[in-house]
Amino acid sequence: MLELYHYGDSLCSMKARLCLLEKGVAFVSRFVDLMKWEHLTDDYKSLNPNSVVPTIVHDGVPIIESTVINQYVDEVFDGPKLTPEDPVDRAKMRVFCKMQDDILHPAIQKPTFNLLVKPQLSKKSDDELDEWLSTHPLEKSRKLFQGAARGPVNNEALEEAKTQFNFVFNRMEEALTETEWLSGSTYSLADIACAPILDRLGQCEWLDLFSPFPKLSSWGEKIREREAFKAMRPKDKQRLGNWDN
Ligand SMILES: N[C@@H](CCC(=O)N[C@@H](CS)C(=O)NCC(=O)O)C(=O)O
Repeated sequence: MLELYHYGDSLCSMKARLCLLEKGVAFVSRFVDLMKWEHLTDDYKSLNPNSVVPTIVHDGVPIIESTVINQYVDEVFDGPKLTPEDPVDRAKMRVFCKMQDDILHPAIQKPTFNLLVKPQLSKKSDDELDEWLSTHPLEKSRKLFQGAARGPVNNEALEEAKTQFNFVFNRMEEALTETEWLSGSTYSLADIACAPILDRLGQCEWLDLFSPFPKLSSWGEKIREREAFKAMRPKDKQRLGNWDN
């Protein structure tokens, strides 16, 4: 029995969902509503002490960190192998997974907050905002959301994010000039780690960042056609900003 604790519109949850779907592993979905702070409850923290999604629980054992989760799923379950045989390709795969964790994920938070969360939060009246934030257990996060709701768009942060995306996209273009997929001739955990960015860039209307990169653009087309990618995308009611789902 495998349970996936996840949120619809979370990049790391998408990564874990995509891997499970590509492998054809059945799972029980446990939705953790980040907008109702369900990831901060003691019950959830007993599974994931970092208080973030995703987490899988396999036969009662929790496994955390989306990259580690995907490696575990690939090692433990049958289905298409998502780790290349060749050690050099495996090393490339791990570098892309690391770049997704270290660069793409922090970078995407900037447009996510400024372009998706802020416009939704700004629609709340002062009373609605106060009421919602009063339920948050952490002072630091309350301030962050308050700033997102009422402060201006941080254009400097958006430019920084674009620079970081360009850095990684150049590396992806180089890799895709040499091989069909990011870490060799077969689709791997590297492609799975980077694929969800396509969904979020689309939401932010930033897909033109791919335009200078022809190989990356065709990689994006191929990813979008995959059934697992289509199935992994959050349903409309699970999109960020659907505060009442
Ligand atoms: N390194 C972690 C990062 C997980 C993470 O930051 N998840 C976000 C959603 S994409 C989250 O749960 N955020 C809630 C919060 O920070 O309060 C992983 O890859 O699993």
